[in-house]
Amino acid sequence: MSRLIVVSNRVSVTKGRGAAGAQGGLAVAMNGALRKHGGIWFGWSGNEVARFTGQLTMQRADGFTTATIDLEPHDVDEYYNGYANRTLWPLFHYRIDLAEYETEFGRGYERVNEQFANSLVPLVEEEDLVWVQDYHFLPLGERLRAHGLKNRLGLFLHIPWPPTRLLVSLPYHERLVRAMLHYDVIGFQSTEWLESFLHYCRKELQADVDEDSGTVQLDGHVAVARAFPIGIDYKEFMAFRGTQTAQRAYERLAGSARNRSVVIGVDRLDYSKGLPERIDAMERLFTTHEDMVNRLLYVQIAPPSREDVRSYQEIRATLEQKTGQFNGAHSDVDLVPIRYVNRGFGRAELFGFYRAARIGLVTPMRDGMNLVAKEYVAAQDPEDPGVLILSRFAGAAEQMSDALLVNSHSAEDVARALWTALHMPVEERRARWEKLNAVVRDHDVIGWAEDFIALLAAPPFHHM
Ligand code: ADQ
Repeated sequence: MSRLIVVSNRVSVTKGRGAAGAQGGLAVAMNGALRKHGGIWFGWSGNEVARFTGQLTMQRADGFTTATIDLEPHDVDEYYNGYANRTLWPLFHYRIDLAEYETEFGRGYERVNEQFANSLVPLVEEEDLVWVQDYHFLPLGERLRAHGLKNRLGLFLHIPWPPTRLLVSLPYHERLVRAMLHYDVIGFQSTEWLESFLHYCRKELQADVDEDSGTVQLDGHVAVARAFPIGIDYKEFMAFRGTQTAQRAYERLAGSARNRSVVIGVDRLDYSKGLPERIDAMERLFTTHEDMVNRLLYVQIAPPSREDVRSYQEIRATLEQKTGQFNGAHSDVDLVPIRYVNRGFGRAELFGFYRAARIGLVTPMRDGMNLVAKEYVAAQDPEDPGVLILSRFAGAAEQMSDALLVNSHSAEDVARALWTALHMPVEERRARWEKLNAVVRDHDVIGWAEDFIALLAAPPFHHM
């Protein structure tokens, strides 16, 4: 079996299955795959140094090695806060109004990708499989090839791929995608993002594209693009069932809701998640059905993220203002309809909160996959499950058609779904949940990693 080299912006080692803490499913999947194959997890340490040296910090983990490098402050500004989070993230979530096209960001991004390639190349052995994660490293494959690496190189994109008409607003978009085609395997979360990618390659690069196999041929390279929908670590998550922490969290939320039905949202505080729009939907519901004020409690858990970026400071201020206004208008002395909690929780606690909620409200404006939708389903009581309301614009909607799928831009549509969910008979809730749960259970993150690695390790693709 070939060794595996994983590259991602950050490296996070777990202490074995079930101990992932707040690190999430991806860390668990990467740790699992690395333990099985042996190899190296390479990334940024998260630390800054005055002068970049490329010096590697190597640490032995359980069955594999981690290797990290430090970056200069201006690299972090331009590559991470800049190009990754102020250019690519908004653009790839269809927010060209928020995307910033600064030449220095692009230069910083290319420079850091080159630094990564430089530090990584000496570590790679002949038969190693190299698996790169996410939008921070779209050109890394090409950089590694420029250093003479002949290994199989794979890329998985965790976020959406934008439609061609939006992507062309990015200066040097062609250069970026041409560089990507140096990977052998390119994975997307859903067939929608995959189709947008293939469309771009055909229309803008005049590449030879075979839609059925996902093969893209350009300038003598052959890349294969496929959809690999990511999942949660189902076993790890289900191990929280019945734990004291989960039970206590369940009781805290269910008890404090008194007789109201809990609607839960759990998201990083990000403008792609549609949080202000959820308050608009609540407003719509409360206006059209006045009795709802006494029947619903909406709990939104939203820890701040990327606080160095202005658009994130703005979304936070907007949300705080809207929540305040809403609660001011609809509260009573003993009743506040929205609880907005600005911090993270442990995964066992989340399990308990999800289980206490009659409705899981997952309405991003755009999302690569969305794992909260899957966690909400997994945590339900099979006898008396809650209802998942899911945005049709999340990658997860392709697999989870038994949720109440909504247009997250329409307050009316989301309000209607809230009403329907609240009145849904238990038989229908069970029938929908069983199908959803089968998807979440049978397509977990361990299988996702295995599928990707299997294609990456497959014999080289033939030129068409
Ligand atoms: P994210 O945008 O971070 O991930 P998501 O898929 O929902 O979105 O994953 C969030 C994870 O963080 C979940 O496991 C969730 O439980 C956890 N989390 C969120 N809020 C939390 C809180 N308050 N406390 C504790 N934990 C919290 C990106 C893409 C997604 C894609 C994933 C994985 O944007 O579309 O699904 O990567 O590929």
